[in-house]
Amino acid sequence: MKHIVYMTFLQIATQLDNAASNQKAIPQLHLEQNFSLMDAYEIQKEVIQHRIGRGDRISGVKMGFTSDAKRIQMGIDDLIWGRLTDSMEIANGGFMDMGRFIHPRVEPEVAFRINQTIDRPILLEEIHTVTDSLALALEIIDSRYENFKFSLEDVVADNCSSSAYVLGDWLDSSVAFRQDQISLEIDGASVHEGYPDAIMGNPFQSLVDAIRLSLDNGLTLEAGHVVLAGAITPAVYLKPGQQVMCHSHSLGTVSFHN
Ligand code: OOG
Ligand code: MG
Repeated sequence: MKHIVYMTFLQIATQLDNAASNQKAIPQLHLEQNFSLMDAYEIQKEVIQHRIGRGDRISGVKMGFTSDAKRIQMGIDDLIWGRLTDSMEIANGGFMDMGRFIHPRVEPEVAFRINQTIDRPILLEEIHTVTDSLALALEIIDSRYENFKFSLEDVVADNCSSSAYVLGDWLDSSVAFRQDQISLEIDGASVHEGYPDAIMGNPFQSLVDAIRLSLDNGLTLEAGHVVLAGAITPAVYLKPGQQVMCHSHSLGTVSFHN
């Protein structure tokens, strides 16, 4: 019989942080380590503590598996959320250093900017009181697990694969954008197309849930924080030397090169 060494949450978090820092994937943890979904969020908090210890600040939260496209691609049906930190941001049009990642993938998203400290759940009907800006965004996800293979608990512990994000220009959140096609282009060729409403039928619903879930877990969203609503289309693996662009008529352009 194989001898299993059980790790503490801190040891698991350290393994995940090392995998990210050394750009070296690790096998799925949840096959052997038994931790619950609630435990996974505790591990995620520890993972972020490592980044905060190196000087990072929380810059917001990201939602995951909010569209059918993503749920089907990854085979997981549950909503997940993770923490963003400021060092994950890449300037619009900027350079993404592939050497800092394991096997990065890119996906198109919508980002919301929070305009005040939020200390209670917010209804969809009143969501415009807590956000006044939104932007087209690209998220770069980089699972610390080999081959991007994970269970729900694994991916939550791994801070939902977050690794980097690029924000387009902030626009007034009253802009009509939800039924406007967005396209993800690599080197000038469209690889995926979709609509913002693919996110929960209304991307603002993802923001409502982000607020509720982060409050439940003791994270207070504040003015200036960013919420990534989740990918509209499946994610695409990146290769060095690419120009990656996402465009919508109403939201404009967001891009990076690597
Ligand atoms: C998990 C992260 C999911 C999204 O937008 O749905 C996510 C993954 O796919 O590795 O960021
Ligand atoms: Mg995402």
